[in-house]
Amino acid sequence: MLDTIIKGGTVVTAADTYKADVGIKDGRITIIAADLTDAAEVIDATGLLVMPGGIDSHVHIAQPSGDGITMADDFESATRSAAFGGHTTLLPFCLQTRGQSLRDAVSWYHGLAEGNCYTDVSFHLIITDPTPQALNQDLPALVADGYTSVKVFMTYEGMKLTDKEILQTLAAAKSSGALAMVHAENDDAISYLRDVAADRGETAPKYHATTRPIPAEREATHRAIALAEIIDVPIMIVHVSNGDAIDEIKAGRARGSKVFSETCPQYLVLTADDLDTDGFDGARFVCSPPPRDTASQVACWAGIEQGVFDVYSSDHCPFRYDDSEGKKHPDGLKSFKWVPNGIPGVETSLPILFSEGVSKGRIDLQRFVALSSTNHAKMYGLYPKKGTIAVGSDADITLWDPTRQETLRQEILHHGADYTPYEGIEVTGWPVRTILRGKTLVADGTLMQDKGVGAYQGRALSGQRLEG
Ligand code: DUC
Ligand code: ZN
Ligand code: ZN
Repeated sequence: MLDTIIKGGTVVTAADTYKADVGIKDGRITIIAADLTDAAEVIDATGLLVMPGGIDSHVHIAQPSGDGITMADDFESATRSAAFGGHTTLLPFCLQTRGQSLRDAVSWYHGLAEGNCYTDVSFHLIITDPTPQALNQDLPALVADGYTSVKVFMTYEGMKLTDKEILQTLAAAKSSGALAMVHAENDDAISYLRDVAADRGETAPKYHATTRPIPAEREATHRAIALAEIIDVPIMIVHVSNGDAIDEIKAGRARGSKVFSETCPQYLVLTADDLDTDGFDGARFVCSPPPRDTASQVACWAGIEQGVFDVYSSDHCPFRYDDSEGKKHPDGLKSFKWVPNGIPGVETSLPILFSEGVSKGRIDLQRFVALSSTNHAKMYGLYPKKGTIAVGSDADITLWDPTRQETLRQEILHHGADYTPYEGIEVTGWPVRTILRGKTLVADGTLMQDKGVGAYQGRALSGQRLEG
């Protein structure tokens, strides 16, 4: 006898759409067939899409963010919010602070996550201190232990690496098999433009966008790809915001480089105009790279439609707005330079992609599943345990009502932030039930499990076999 049957729905994978029942036993999918009977629990999925649970491979949770600044989400609230948004797995970052060992960084995040998660989680590393110990000893050992991806920053005081350090890190990634992720913005250009802005007394949030212009991202994207070519290693360019950066990715691929790329909802539905408000309100939209212009939105949509982007993530990086430990940090009120950098989005990202993408006819269901689940699992070594609906896979399943209409509003969300940058956006298509390893996490807007149901997932090396 099965534990659960999901009955009467339409199964959607990155490859196919078909009517079938899904049978679950001991947390795994054990049978997919036309008409299943005999289970302890039968979930009626009539009229619903039965999709792989969302995987968000770019979220920041409880990350140290500077003196007197606190991220709005811990593992409990972030994974709860993610589950309401149709996700079953998150990949947050373990930030190595300077002077800290990679192992200590990993242990610290495990301590925060343990027993507190609703979704499954796995960790990327962020290297800010590429010592020989970190690169030659800790990284290979951690990759062998299932931490198979590593992010580097080309910007931010205290986090950015020099080009030589990036080369050293890419070489270590190559020899250990880790997938390198790159935050590509030219820090000297940003620093220069900030000095100019300071001289002019330009302190409002809108200057966050003007001092991080598209050429700064384009140049750094080009350089990151060139550095990866020198080492001959694949890289993932994260949070790509505009057409110039996309052109660099396409050019790299045309040269034969293994360049992968990610975009995020803020580059599809927000613009720099959102930062340009009276007073301080624009701080709600301060993130990096900043939202751009409508031409950049069009370019990012083309990248989604044409397969340039491999994955779509939220870059959930939440700070409360009306809070002296958040956007209204005393220094942030003085200048955009000190406004905590990041926006919440893990609960709203999938409805935005479904509605703006599938419901508006820009992408089909297969591409939606590839971008929101399957490709993350393949890219980051979780496939086929995660990221698909197949016999033997974890029963991580989200039921979507493709016709349900909602308006994104702070009051319906479950994150720790006190606002959503997507307030007022109307969506068609909504995740109505989220199932993790056979257990219903959320059904019809109600949380059904206690925290701790989500587990840590070690990962294999990146598969880099993508669909859609
Ligand atoms: N980079 C990220 O990846 N997330 C938030 C802020 C940033 O700069
Ligand atoms: Zn980044
Ligand atoms: Zn990020």
